[in-house]
Amino acid sequence: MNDENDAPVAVIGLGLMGQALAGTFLKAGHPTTVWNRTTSKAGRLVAAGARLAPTVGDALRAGSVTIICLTDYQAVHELLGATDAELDGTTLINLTSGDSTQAREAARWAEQRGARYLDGAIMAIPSVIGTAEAVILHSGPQPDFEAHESTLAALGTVTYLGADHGLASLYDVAGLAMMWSVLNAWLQGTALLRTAGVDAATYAPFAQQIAAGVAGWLPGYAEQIDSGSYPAEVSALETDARAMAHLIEESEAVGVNAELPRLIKAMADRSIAAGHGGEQYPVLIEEFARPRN
Ligand code: FVH
Repeated sequence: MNDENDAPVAVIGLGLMGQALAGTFLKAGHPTTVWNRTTSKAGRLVAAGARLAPTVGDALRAGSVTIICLTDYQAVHELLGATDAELDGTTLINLTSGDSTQAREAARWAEQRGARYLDGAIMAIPSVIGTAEAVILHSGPQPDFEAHESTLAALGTVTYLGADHGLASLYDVAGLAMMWSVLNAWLQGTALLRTAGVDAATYAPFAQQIAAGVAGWLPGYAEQIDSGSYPAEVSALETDARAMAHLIEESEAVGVNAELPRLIKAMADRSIAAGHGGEQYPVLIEEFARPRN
């Protein structure tokens, strides 16, 4: 399998991310074919040496590996579903964001048409593509990942997660949960402190310190979750629930939105009512793990 810097690649979708991906392949020395619905977006890449495919089918035949990076999976199905191009002989690597069901369906669709298919998730912004900071996750058949690993490595830090095509999307949304939870907690604290004249920049280094400290608890808490045993080594959930009440009361008293702390306290209260008040915080996984509409 040709997987050196001269392996030909195709990139379908030249939005902000697709342009960064194609530009990075070009800089790494890969003969790069590009296609985009709006042809004008290929201009800069063509000037830098990319070949513009006249049709999607032509792009699909151009590379041993075809990267797809469109708005969403619906766009991927609309585009590939409309082409009668043979998919045999190419490996599709779909870096479009979506959920795990969409990833598994896309894999079935592509494999039924003879393509090899890897799903992927980009956990980075376009400006860092091509650097180690760009974390890109892949899932699908391991031999297909290994066949193209060194080509993909041009894009950033690539990680293979497993054979289940849905894994990359699952990690992606799990990462989003982490990101937004940290940001929302910081915004809640910032809104509180601003009522006393403390600006966001003053609070930010303190918040960073707290967030880093809490992040350090994760491996130990993960052990509790994996073993299903939650001894209160540091603090019991009922103690944490009293502190949650302070956060709600403080927010209400100074006129700050208390929706988020109320939501978390409601989950803690349900867990305490179910008999878990004397256990440690990670016991809340049981509330997170069940659906509630
Ligand atoms: N940009 C980012 O920072 C993020 C970081 C993390 C992951 N993403 C995901 O990457 C996918 C693409 O994002 P993007 O930023 O490149 O998005 P746009 O600049 O809006 O470009 C969208 C491209 O999709 C093409 N497209 C849309 N619908 C269709 C369709 N029905 N048929 C063919 N192509 C379609 C669009 O074409 P055009 O409008 O230029 O003609 C663009 O090439 C996305 O999943 C992010 O979540 C990026």
